[in-house]
Amino acid sequence: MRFWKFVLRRKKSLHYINVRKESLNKIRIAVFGYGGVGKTSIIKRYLFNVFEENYKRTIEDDYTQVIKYRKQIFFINILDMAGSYQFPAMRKLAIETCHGFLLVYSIDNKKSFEEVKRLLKIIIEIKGRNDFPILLIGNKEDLKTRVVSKEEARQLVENLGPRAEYLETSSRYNTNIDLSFKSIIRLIDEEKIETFKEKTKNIENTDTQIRAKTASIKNVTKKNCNIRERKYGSINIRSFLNSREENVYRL
Ligand SMILES: Nc1nc2c(ncn2[C@@H]2O[C@H](COP(=O)(O)OP(=O)(O)OP(=O)(O)O)[C@@H](O)[C@H]2O)c(=O)[nH]1
Ligand SMILES: [Mg+2]
Repeated sequence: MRFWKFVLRRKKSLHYINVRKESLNKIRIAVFGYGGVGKTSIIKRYLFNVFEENYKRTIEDDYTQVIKYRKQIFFINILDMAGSYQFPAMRKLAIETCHGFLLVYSIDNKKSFEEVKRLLKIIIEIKGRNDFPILLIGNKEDLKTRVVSKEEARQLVENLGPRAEYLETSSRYNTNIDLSFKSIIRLIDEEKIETFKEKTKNIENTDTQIRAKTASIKNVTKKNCNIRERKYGSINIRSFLNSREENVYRL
């Protein structure tokens, strides 16, 4: 008995690991923002630790990275979206399939901050909620020509859900780049674990409900049996039927 209990417990834990591996450890991040704010530079600094002065517009690029986080392997998929040539269909697909977003603006460009607000509206509309993981990034913080204040950005984030945070970065000087990705991965992981727990809780609830129902059905059947036994308990049914048959024959 003990052995089987042990096997069952192990099977359960292995199942849990498999579920985690398949659904929890795959993370898709989309990087959105106005053209030229430094989205590609941020990604390249994070992945390859390089910085290019030349500006080359992106259509759409896709990077995959494997990292170790909380003693587990995570597969990170980073989508580098176009700032200049935006395709609504591609954007919609990215928003629907991604778990979290880096919304980048440049601190020296007011238009790029307005673009972030516009993108936020689109994301909220497509997702249908505003509590998904978002990291607002004010890039090029090394520049002295600031036009977007930290206060403005903080206010924008405060109006969003509990999974929105704000950071200022510089891909030129590698400031807060690693931290940005760590933050978004943490926000996504927290959300995933919570929804996973919620789902498991629902399954457990249904399980207990089913068990309770089965138990009540068993009780009812038992009760019926008891009643039947009580009714016919004292009578020998065979002799009862025989006597009836005899009666019929006699008639
Ligand atoms: N000073 C400074 N310049 C930066 C920084 N990050 C990027 N740049 C420069 O900004 C320009 C645009 O950078 P990209 O990374 O190509 O911008 P992008 O957002 O990917 O642009 P699109 O692909 O067109 O949407 C390049 O010339 C970079 O060298 C930064 O942190 N500081
Ligand atoms: Mg780019």
